[in-house]
Amino acid sequence: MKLTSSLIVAAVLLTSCNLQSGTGVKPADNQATTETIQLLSRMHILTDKGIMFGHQDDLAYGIGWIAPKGKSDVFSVCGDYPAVFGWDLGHLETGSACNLDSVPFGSMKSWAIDVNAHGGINTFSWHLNNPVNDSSAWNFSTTGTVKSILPGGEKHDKYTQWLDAVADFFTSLKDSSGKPIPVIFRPFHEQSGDWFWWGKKHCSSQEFVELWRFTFKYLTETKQVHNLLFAFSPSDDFRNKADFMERYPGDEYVDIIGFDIYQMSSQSNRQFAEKLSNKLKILAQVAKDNNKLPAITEIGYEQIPYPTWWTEVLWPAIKSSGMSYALFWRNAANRPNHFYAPYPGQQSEKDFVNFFNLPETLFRSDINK
Ligand code: BMA
Repeated sequence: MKLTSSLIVAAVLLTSCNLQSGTGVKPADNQATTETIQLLSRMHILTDKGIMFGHQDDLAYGIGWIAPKGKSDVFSVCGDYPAVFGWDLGHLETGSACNLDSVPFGSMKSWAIDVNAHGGINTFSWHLNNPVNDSSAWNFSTTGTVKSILPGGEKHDKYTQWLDAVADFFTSLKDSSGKPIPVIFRPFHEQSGDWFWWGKKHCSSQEFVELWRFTFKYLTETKQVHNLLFAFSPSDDFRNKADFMERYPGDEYVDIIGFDIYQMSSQSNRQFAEKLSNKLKILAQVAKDNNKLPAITEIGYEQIPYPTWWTEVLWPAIKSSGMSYALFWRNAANRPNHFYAPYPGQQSEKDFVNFFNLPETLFRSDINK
């Protein structure tokens, strides 16, 4: 009797803790693996501790190096790895051994598995080629491209073959016990802009929503891929909730919402910080209303030309935003001056260490505590 009542008390306490910390949120894929459900819960819980730092292609290359084991510009500067690791699947659809930025898919797979084994989080974007003319994601010279890959369209079979490759890649990401590792998938990003063939000017909202829903269902139902959290991320051009939701596929198809934003050299620090905090307020509200996890899905200031940018410009704008993570773009080894995280000797290095030392910026070791 006594045991039963303590069990009831424990269960009630546990349930209320779970609800408070957001673990009641389930992935959009109702057959998501236990690990995927746990990842989403963990990410919700971690928003109470701070914002996770993320970096694209962190382990693949950096300034002056390509692929030595364990190397990372972020680690070289602050002695810890990012909490979130971004990767891109662009060119997987062509059967190429390397992605559009020359990262071998085999290595990407090993790195993602290693990240997961060390408690880090992986997120994948997909700069997929134009399926009509096989040019790049930035080629929008063909008309009706999105329509052509939807069911009934001329390129539909080609698109499902591309998705087969994506499904195979995601299901091949297995931990040491053979279980698929949970990851974030962020397809068709920046769809509110017009620079990709899936952008706003190149398809209707209805076509875009149909594309998203088809992709979601094909992966989760036809291919039975159940280790994905889906992230929806327009560009930073929305002015209000209605704008943000314009191409939103629906709560049943999305786990994470965010936007991509970069500081331009034409913008002052103040202009950027104001813009960023305004957009974050809108995003936080949408996330609350729709019970989704909010994140800054891409961000950065190319070359970080201001030595105290991290603590004086970025941090004040994001610190109270409630975001799960901020993913900084790549430190390109193959493109001069195209970097978004510091490296040893870079002028914002010292300030980045101060940023790293803030209790609410979360790196890999912080999220494992
Ligand atoms: C862009 C640039 C390109 C790169 C692409 C995909 O923002 O970094 O050089 O090819 O992302 O990673």
